[in-house]
Amino acid sequence: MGMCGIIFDLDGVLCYTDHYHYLAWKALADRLSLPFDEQVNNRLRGVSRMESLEIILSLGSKTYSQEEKEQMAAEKNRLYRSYLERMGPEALAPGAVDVLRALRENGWKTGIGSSSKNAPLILERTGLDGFFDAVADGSQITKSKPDPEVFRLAARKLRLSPDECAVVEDASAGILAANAGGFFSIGLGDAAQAPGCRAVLNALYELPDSAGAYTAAPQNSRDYNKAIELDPRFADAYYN
Ligand code: B16
Ligand code: MG
Repeated sequence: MGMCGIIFDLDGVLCYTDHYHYLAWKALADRLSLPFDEQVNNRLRGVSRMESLEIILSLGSKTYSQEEKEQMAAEKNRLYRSYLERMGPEALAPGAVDVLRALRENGWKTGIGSSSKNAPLILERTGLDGFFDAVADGSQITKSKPDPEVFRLAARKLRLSPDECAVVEDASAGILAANAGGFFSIGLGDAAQAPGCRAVLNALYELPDSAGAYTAAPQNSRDYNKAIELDPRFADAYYN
């Protein structure tokens, strides 16, 4: 079978919760007198909660016990969830609902592959929860991106193999995970710079028009790789 599934990352692709992550981590970092800013926050994209905490604690020189770290992560998550509770569909990426509707009408199966343990709450608050054939999230996996576990789980739930699915990601760790799992990786924003990113989108709403080109994408072909070298925006340059 050709490509017929699209697995979406959640934060940074379908919706924007990164500012809430920022505010919640910032409150913790301020309490610990750590120099946390938007640039450090960018390094947390797609990274799990505990790994994010390690990155933030590495801004200082103090060491903490596992128990203290778990308390800090819980404190951040409580504040983060209080923002999520007040969030609504305005947090969605422009056109997110139309994109999902259009893909599904064209026969694509849709899934979520998110590192977030809060994915169910985010889907509920944004009104996206009816748009997916499968949801795989941070509470169902043991290894986070760049390990492909979450995307493999999403594909399994879709009853598709990785080479039948594309993955849309905004984080380098997510593109690496998609490639490692044998998926066709599509990068949004900075993720387009990740090594091996197979196709680039400037904005999510471009996806339904580009999706047809991905189905024709030869997997692992040399011609195809050459096209990427020539122009990373291969989908337009190579197939039209
Ligand atoms: P939580 P994604 C990721 O979601 C976020 O990008 C990342 O910043 C966050 O640390 C991670 O989820 C874990 O989130 O604390 O809610 O479990 O981009 O993979 O959808
Ligand atoms: Mg993301």
